[in-house]
Amino acid sequence: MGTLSTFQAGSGYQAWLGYRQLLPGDRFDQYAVFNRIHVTETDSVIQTAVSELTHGLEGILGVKPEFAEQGKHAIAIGTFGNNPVVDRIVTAEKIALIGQEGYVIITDKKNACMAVGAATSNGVLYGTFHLLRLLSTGSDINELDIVDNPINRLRMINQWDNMDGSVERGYAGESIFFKDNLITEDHGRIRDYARMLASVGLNGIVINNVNVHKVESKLITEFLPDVAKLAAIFREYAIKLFLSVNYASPIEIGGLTTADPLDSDVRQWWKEKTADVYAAIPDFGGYLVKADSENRPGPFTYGRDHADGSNMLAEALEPFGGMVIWRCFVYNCKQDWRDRKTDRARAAYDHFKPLDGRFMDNVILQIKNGPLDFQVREPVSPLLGAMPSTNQVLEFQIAQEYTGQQRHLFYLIPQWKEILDFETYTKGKGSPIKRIASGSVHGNRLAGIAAVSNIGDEMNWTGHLLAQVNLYGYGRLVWNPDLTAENIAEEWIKLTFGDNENSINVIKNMLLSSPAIYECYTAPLGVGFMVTPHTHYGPDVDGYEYAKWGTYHYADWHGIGVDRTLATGTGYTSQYNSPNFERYESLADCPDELLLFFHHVPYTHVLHSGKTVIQHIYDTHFEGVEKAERLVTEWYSLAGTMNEVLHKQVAERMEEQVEHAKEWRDRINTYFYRKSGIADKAERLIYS
Ligand code: GCV
Repeated sequence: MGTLSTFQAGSGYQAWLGYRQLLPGDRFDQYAVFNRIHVTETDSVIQTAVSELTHGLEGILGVKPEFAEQGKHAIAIGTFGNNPVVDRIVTAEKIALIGQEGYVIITDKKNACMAVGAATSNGVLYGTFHLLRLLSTGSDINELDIVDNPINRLRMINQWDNMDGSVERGYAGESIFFKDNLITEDHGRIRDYARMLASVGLNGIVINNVNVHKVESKLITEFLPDVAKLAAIFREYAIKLFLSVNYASPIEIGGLTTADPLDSDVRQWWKEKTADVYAAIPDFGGYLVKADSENRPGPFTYGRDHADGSNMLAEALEPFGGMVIWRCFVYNCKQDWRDRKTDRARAAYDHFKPLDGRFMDNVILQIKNGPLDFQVREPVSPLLGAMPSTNQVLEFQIAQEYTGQQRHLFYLIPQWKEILDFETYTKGKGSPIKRIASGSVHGNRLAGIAAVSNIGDEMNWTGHLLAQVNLYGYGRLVWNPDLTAENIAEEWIKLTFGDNENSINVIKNMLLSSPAIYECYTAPLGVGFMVTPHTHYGPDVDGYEYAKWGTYHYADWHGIGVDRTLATGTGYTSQYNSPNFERYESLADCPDELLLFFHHVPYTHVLHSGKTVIQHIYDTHFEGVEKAERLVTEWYSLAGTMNEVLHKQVAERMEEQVEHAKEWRDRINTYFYRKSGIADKAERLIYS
């Protein structure tokens, strides 16, 4: 079981897989009936399921389960047609409902047994984790009759880990994969990460940063044998390994003079390297590519476009069933926007939409959820769903780059839910983002969701213990986007802290209120950024590293906001379908929370809320701090109900959050008071 046992309980290391022991009582008696495992298959993923079930049952019941020859008093796990007990319990109708990664969990009360059955070993593993989740949250298992399939085919994690051991936008220590320009030998920790990912149904991982430096370019050559060892660990947990590759590799490590995608030597080079990768890792997932963005090389250098670039790699991967995941985070970070018509938000759509239909079938475009960069508030990217003939994958960021860097509490699931439920109207009503991501709107062969991981080598994985919920929730939501933020929070709290009702309610309220609190004291009304250049932490109203041409929010003595309308601005609004276009274009109809993203308005503009923009800024910033202070009080009310060390760890972060919230409040309020010269109606102290 990896290194799990070597870490102290109570360090946060076990995350949601702590399997707390049940006290004798109702549920104990109910569960104890099933304390045996019936298994007939030996493949490695089934064996993983067996060892997870063994470990979980032992934790919960305090006794190691035995293996049973038959089903009586046992949990039978296996694939259809290969386990007689599973086959006896699961009917043909049920089997017909199960896809490649789905499963059934059925209690056969009469015979005191249970079946976790699936079409594939991977499905068996997911079903096993589901059952363990039920047991650890104290659910009634006497009459289980569960049929479950994932909604999204690709359920990916992207590490932004560099081989020097650093993690780009990492807020929880160093990489667990790399150290000193080598692949780490600590496979135990990596295995424990794999089990966390598999336990919430994730099935793909890119282990290195999309910004690929020279050393990481060699992951497909020199370091391949070590990469293969990592792939083997993830394979046991039904997770495919992918690599980010450097577009300029043929030059940087191949000795060629060009990386032109239409050059035959370049194409041949990629074919040969890719064949080597598959010789070492037969089930390798494919390549992730960031090209022609933020100083990364790409096909533009050769006068080619993104279809040319990605198709070249797709051709190399195609014989092996691999895919190219090509990022659409492409923009010119040096552009001069003083004409107020040039607009970075337009870039992804402008670059990619005209290429629809030109990508090979094993290319998937990976599109960030918003047009800018994982801001606290931005509209949904209009590129999502806008290319009916192209595979797309939606990209989220679990790492809290702009949402408090795991020092502030920010429960991300409500934000992601809003995005997934956003109606694009791309094929009329009924085309929400969740159906674009799952591929069902356009009938894509490849589709799904990816997200930037938030873990590092800190003992509790995520730095802020409560940030674990975002990793947990990401997996759960991607498996089923219809789960609610509330249910996910509740599940995670029970698994992590136990089932004390008061604790559940307090932590749940803290989580659910956290995004609005953070939004209150940071950049107002969807205008974005206002962060310290490069680190992106802490307030700096004019400071964004790519704002060297002047403030991107255009604040002056009169007003603030970016006019992105078609009528008078950058025209970005026209990238949306009706009626979203009209809604955003109209000053009267634009939702308050996105007002400054879409419109430039005077400080005296009155919002739907009835407040002026300037008063809204003052009020929300004072309110944000007060609410952050309340979070601390709520957390302190839980002292004594949980492990002291963990409680203290979180308390320290929450207190720091309040101090930083005050800094945000003062910097923002002062800035706008000085700019506008308009006093706060409530006459509160604004440092000027
Ligand atoms: C990995 C933003 C981040 C970068 C990140 C980039 C990306 O610009 O600040 O750190 O690079 O997005 O998503 O490629």
